[in-house]
Parts: sequence; structure tokens; C-alpha cells
Amino acid sequence: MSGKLIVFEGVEGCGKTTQLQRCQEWLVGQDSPEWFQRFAISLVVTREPGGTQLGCELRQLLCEDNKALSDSAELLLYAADRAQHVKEVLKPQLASGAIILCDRYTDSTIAYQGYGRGLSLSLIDQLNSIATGGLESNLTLWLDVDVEVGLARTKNRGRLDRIEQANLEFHQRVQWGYTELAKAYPQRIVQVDSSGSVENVQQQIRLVLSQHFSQWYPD
Ligand code: Z5A
Repeated sequence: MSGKLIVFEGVEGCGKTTQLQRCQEWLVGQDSPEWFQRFAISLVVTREPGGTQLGCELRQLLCEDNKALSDSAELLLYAADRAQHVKEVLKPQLASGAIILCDRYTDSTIAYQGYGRGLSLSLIDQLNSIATGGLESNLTLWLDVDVEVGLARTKNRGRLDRIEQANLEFHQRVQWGYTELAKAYPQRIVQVDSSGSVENVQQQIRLVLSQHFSQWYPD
């Protein structure tokens, strides 16, 4: 049985990390759904950037406050992180049948470096294709929240990292990127309204996951 790659995406403060953790607790916890136990599926939780040893070092470079990093250098570092992650974690785990919950993947590069920074979308497609070797997500949950609401949530958290400090227009362009991606790839991207409470968003996600699992693993 081959595994499935489920990606959580969205602008700053959309709640993807919170929701990913809740999904993990649900799938392997006491309330684990019957279909998950029936197929005894193993679960892997990972993220980009930072899903490997090399990726952790790249993440530090990418997120540090005062790094004078050019836009192209930033793009190439995300691509390097992804290439290592796909080879070392994603492909082997999928081959062994795991369900992977991944915090960000290729759509982040299109939204942030493409729409946000204004780098060439076709160049980004080529880099994504080299880094992934063609591996696409089976399902991408786009946690859609108003940019200002998301940023307010991250500000409440305290110190902001390099990208969080970018201006509002940058984050609005990123949001536009996600909107365009959702229109272009409706077969793999599911939009989730993330303006409500953590519980409300989690209920929506559980419904989407249950529907997808019953298609992927029919009785
Ligand atoms: N990046 C890129 O530019 N290009 C790429 O190719 C890739 C990434 C892969 C790090 O990503 C940076 O990398 C990111 C994009 C860039 N830019 N920045 N900064 P990251 O995913 O590690 O970092 P992040 O985007 O800042 O995510 P985050 O900090 O983990 O936030 P989040 O996942 O969106 O939300 P959260 O941590 O779950 O929640 C944020 C806060 O809101 C927290 O206090 C929660 O308790 C609260 N929260 C969550 N949900 C709710 C609801 N529903 N209501 C109220 N409050 C909530």
C-alpha cells in the first residue's frame, strides 16, 4: 500500500501548525477513527523548512531576523531544503505506506517567493519539479483566513521572524497566491475557513480527512 501526503498551507497565523498537531492527536489518540486503526496506518509529522538535519540548519538561516538574504538566495535555500526532505523523508515514508502530515510544501514557494516576492513562477515550477522529482501532495488543506486576522494572531505570540516582519502588502500578495492556486488545482487543494475557533476549524478538517480516507482506502 502506498502512503498519502497531506499538506497544511496558508498565510501567517492561519493556524496550520495548531491544526496539524490536533490532527495528529486525533489520529493516534484515544479517539482514533476506526478507519485509521483498521488499516494500521503509520503516521509521520514533518515540516518545511526543517524536516531534516540539513533542513533545520537551513531553517535557522531562513528565519533569522537580521539576515541580508537576497530573494533568489531565499528561493534556492527553500528548494535545497525541499530536495533533501523529499529524498530523505517523504519518498521513503510514502513507499512504506505512511500517512504524512506536512506543514508547508511546494505551494508555499509559489505563494511566498512567487506572488509575495515577485520571482518568476515558471522558474519556481522548475525548481519545485527538480526538488520534488514530481512528488505532489495527495491533499492540501488551505487554511484560509484574512491576512490581518492571521498577523494579529502571530503578533500576540511575541517576537516576529524575518518573513512575519514583511509589510502587509507582501502578505496580501501571498494570500492572492493561495487563492490562485486553489482555483488552478481544485482536485488537490481544499479550502478550509479558518476564521472560526480552533475547534470549529478542526471539525471541518476531520470531515475532509474522513471523506478522503474513505476514497483512498475503501473497505
Ligand atoms: N516559507 C516560504 O517563504 N517559502 C517556502 O517554500 C516555505 C516556507 C516552505 C516559516 O514557515 C516561514 O517559511 C514562513 C513561510 C516561509 N514565513 N514566515 N514567517 P512556518 O510555517 O514554520 O511559520 P509560519 O508561517 O509563521 O507558521 P506558524 O508560526 O507555525 O503559524 P501557523 O501555523 O499559521 O499558526 P499556528 O502556530 O497554529 O497559530 C498561530 C497563533 O494563532 C498561535 O498563537 C495559536 O494559538 C493561534 N491560533 C491558531 N488557530 C487559531 C484560531 N482558530 N483562532 C484563534 N487563534 C488561533
